[in-house]
Amino acid sequence: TPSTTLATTNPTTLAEAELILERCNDLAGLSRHPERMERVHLSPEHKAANELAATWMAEAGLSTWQDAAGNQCGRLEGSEPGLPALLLGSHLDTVPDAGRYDGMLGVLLAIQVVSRIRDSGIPLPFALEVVAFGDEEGTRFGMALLGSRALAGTWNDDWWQLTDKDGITLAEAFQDFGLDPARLPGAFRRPGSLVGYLEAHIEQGPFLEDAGRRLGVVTSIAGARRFALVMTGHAGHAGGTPYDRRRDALVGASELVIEVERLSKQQHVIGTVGRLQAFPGGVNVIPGRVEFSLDLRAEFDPDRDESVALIFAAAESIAERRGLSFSATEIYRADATVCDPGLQDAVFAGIRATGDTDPMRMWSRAGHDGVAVADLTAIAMLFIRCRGGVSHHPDEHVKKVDVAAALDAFEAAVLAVAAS
Ligand code: HGY
Ligand code: MN
Ligand code: MN
Ligand code: MN
Repeated sequence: TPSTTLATTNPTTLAEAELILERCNDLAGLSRHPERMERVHLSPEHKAANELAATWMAEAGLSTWQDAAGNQCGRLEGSEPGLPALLLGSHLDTVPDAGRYDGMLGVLLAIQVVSRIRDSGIPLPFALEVVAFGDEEGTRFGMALLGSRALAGTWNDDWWQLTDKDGITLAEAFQDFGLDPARLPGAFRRPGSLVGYLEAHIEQGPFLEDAGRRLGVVTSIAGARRFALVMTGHAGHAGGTPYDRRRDALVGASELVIEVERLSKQQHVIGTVGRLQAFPGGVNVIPGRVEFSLDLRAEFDPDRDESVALIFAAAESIAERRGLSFSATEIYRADATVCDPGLQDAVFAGIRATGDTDPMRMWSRAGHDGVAVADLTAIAMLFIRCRGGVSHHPDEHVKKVDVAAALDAFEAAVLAVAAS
């Protein structure tokens, strides 16, 4: 049974939490840029992170391999060899200028839970596997969940032609990484080979902290849709063109960005324009074209989809009024995913084991690999408070005692699955 003393006072658990935080720092050193954290899919940094994670997995008693999609994997047999596995994990890739816990903390908590269970000698009725997914964010190729969608077997061969900002295709990136695209199906897991998937992750929002809780049970994961938007007008001279003759694409796009915020608040959805570029980009040239992104998510897909329609209607109205044209291309879609009630109960029991008698349940505004893995097996998530809810930012921060509590809760959740 997991240690009953509160993680916050148990010196062993606190030492394990310290080790996990140190390892997060080690991984943070594997970045494309020395001064800001960025580790993208199939990059040299990704390879180094996989190798480091493999070392830690082996120390925890896991047999390790890198799958055909570039995910770093490990397995500890259960009470007898060859049993279906309970999969634990998260991702090692990051957004640009990232924090050091989004994804990484979940991978390291999973490894430490396996290490504890290996040391305890408790024979489980399933194997334990850990997966460190290579591309949850979609930073390099614009399509997220490439690692977990491969594991789930929901791969789309159109993705091989996706290109990064240097024009390298996903297929070429696979080859550069030492992977053979033709062998990708080797990463597809058979239905029945898993009994479920549990992911521990920072909340990436302020709600646990506002409620004074360390940990939370995730009920569902938001479904997100992402678009590449283009507003087209007519470039012109910034001095000589009177306002009544202008077709300024940037003013039109800016009006739409404000409208995205207004409509999102009104419709209780979450819309964000994260990237925008004006062309031709001269300081003395009226922008003739603006390319920008839209990320729209909600707890329930119908609310999200209704808001997409409202935003596009607003875009057409702005374009018409300003003599512009508007286009949208959907580049990513993942639908809202409900966490398995049975696995949620195991996470709930795990959190109770840390002394929180009434664990908080909440939906995840952030997307996660579980959205893809849910196509293959039951999923659930354990949320960990992060300071100020800050994430996707270098100021991302977790407390050691919260990591300690999460470790105890995660172990207790795994044991609760075994006992169920
Ligand atoms: O975008 C998200 O919600 C996740 O962090 N990839
Ligand atoms: Mn993220
Ligand atoms: Mn994440
Ligand atoms: Mn001139």
